[in-house]
Amino acid sequence: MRGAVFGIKRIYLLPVLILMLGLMLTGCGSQGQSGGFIKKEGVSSIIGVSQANMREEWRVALINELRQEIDASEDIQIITSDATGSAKKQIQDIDNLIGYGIDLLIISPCDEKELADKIKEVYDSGIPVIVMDRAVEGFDYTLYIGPDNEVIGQQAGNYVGGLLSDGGKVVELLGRPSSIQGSERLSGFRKALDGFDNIEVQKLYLDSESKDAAYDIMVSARKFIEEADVIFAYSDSMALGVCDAVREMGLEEKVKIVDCDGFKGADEGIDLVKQGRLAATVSCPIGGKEAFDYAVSILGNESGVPKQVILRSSLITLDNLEESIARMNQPVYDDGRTIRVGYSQVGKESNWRLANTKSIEDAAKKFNIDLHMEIADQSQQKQFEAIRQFIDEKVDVIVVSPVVETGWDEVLREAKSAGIPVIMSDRNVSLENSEENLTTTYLGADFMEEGRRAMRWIRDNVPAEGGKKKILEIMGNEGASPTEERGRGFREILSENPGYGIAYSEHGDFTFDGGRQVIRDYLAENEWDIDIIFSHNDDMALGAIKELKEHGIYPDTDVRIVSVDATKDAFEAMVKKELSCAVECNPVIGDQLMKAIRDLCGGKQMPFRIITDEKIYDQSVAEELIRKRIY
Ligand code: GYE
Repeated sequence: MRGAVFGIKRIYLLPVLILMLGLMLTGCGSQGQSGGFIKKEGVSSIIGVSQANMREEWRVALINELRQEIDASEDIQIITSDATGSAKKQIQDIDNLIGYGIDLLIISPCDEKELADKIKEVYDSGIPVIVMDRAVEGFDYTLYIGPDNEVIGQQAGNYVGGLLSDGGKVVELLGRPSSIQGSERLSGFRKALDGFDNIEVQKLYLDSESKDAAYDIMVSARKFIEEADVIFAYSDSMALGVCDAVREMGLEEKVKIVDCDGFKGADEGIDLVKQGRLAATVSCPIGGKEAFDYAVSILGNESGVPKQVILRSSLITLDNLEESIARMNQPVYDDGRTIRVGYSQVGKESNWRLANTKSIEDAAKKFNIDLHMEIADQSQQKQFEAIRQFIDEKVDVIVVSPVVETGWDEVLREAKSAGIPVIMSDRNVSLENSEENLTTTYLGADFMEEGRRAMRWIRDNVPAEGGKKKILEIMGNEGASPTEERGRGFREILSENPGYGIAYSEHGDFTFDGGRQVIRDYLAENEWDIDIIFSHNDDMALGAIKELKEHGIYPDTDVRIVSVDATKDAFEAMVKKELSCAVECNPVIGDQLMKAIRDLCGGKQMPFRIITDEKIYDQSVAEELIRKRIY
């Protein structure tokens, strides 16, 4: 037929070609490369997934985990892109994905630094962004899901330290430069080894964090390898290069190899342990299922989506290999039964605490949880008694908001031997030996970041002119994780700003009266010469404001006051131009906590930490936002 191609009139050729192309794209893996993308019928949301490369097994595994979840869902479509290891291409991929009208972006950046601005741009444009595996600097994303690489390094270091209890030589491989992931793992590894004596560490620098570079350095540094007892490589690909070289050099019997990643797949960490070529690997879940679950919550505008989910990593050796693999493949199933929970709450010391208790009680009703809450009036002894009571009552799960960080090992061991998992809520504990896994997960805030935010606001809003600015710090109760970490985060930024200095610091125990007393104590010894007050919570700040005014010292004019929590009362004080700024610490974590409890009882491997999403507010937004404050 003239003017026809394959018997099709020319006039119809273009639409037919586009249709064919679209059909091809929806079917295959990396879509949208060539500009055509067709939204399937009945799909409500499109998730764009930008992967750094599809060369590494675990990155392919992540896409497959996501696909599995999405294929099972009716109304979500996925479109993926492969940046082939190039940050430049990944930025282009993101623009393409946005061009296809995605509703949410999941990205595993191939370079944390180079992609940070692009991720912020997408997030600021209102498209939710889930960052996987490699955390970018700052908090300009919706959710981060990934491992704690410092902890992964520590787990490997503790194992090597145990291996070389009589001392020995460790060869450590590191990229020049190391990725953020690599340097965090090395810092954790070294910190752990510092705890052991007579261990000598020899560093070997690689041109790239790859299998081949690792192999080459082994061969060229044979002398060091022959003297080494252990070789540490912080990724599966580097470790495979080491294993191959050591085998060729006939040194397999002499030297032990330890790595991090522990990915599934042939010649990846777990397989190399199985083959007996690795003495140990530190494995970490991929996070695809978590990413999908949270993507659905975000697209559904559900409340309680955290800011960070730090996945649990675990050390795998031949001894616990089968058990570890069984745990990884354990199906998660919630049978809907009533779950009995014992909750040891700190007390009633602040408005934050009252809002926190209410959110937990309300959520328990929603999630079919039979909640037995014991209020401890800020007494650790009372919390010990409550936990032992819960053990006697044989509850399913114990939740503790610990009044202080230390001293919990004994009572937590009792709960563990009673077979009752323990969740830390709101505040965390520091234990003698983290390898004992006495707690299942921590759900709460990043208190360090809250302290940093407070000092950054002071740096940016109270210029250090006319001499050093004097800060009075009102601390929470001694030994509590929010007190210790807010103080540390604040001092981290303070140390970079010599125009400011802490002139006085005292505990106010997170109470209104405690805040008043700190001001009274200061004025008893000193003339008022303070420029800034940093209060670890609103209640103490409001107590301080009352006391100051009774001494004719006017908040905001005579002294700027910054607090943490951002309760409604704090907003009222900002509207009244008395409080200058409030860093948010979100007490409404009931839903997230109850969801975590049901996941745990359903057999899910719980992450190390679930960090809540928080912001910072000052007088410039208080009036506008006060009506929206729910606590
Ligand atoms: O900031 C304070 C409460 O543990 C995060 O405790 C909580 C703190 C909160 O007394 O108001």
